[in-house]
Amino acid sequence: MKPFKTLLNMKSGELNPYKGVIERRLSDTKGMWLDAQAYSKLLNQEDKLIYKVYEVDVPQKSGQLPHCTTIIYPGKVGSEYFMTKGHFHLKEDTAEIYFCLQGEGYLLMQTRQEQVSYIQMKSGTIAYVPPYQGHRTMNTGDEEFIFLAVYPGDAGHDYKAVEERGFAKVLVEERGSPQLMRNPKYVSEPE
Ligand code: M6P
Ligand code: ZN
Repeated sequence: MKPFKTLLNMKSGELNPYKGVIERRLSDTKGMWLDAQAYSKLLNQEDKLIYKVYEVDVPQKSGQLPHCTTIIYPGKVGSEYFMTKGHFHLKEDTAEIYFCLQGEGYLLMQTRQEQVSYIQMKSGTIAYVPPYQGHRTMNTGDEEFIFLAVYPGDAGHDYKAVEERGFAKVLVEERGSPQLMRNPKYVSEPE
């Protein structure tokens, strides 16, 4: 493999070159939101783009460092901010670094034992996601929330637990600002 570089457009989050783009629209996020009615209503209006991920062409193998940019658009479903699906790593003892380029948002993390923590992110924030923690990001601002992520090549994505249960906390807007509250729909993971 040869050394290589990628150009990052700091304003749009676009990478050049990139291997692929993942686009997740509202219709890809069914069941992810607290307010199912608000979800259906919004979906009837428009199948909005929630976020996009540009991936650099790096092998998903031990020793490698795949990296990508994520652009989360501003918006809410009910009072809940637009967010990523969220995942654990298949190889759970792997960490990840998030570097915020633009906008503002939250990085929500949770262990399998339901210890929740969060980091507020703005341009220049470098956040460290320790091993064994599920992670999800939300856009709490009025513009695009853009960050670069770097993770071990053998980490893998495990969406199962988050798809089934969500996170123990949800981030909602209350009187104009983000509030983390208990997820009323959350059911604990079986032992
Ligand atoms: C970050 C990284 C990626 C991830 C993306 C979107 O860029 O953690 O690995 O794919 O966010 O998050 P998700 O896969 O949970 O939708
Ligand atoms: Zn990850």
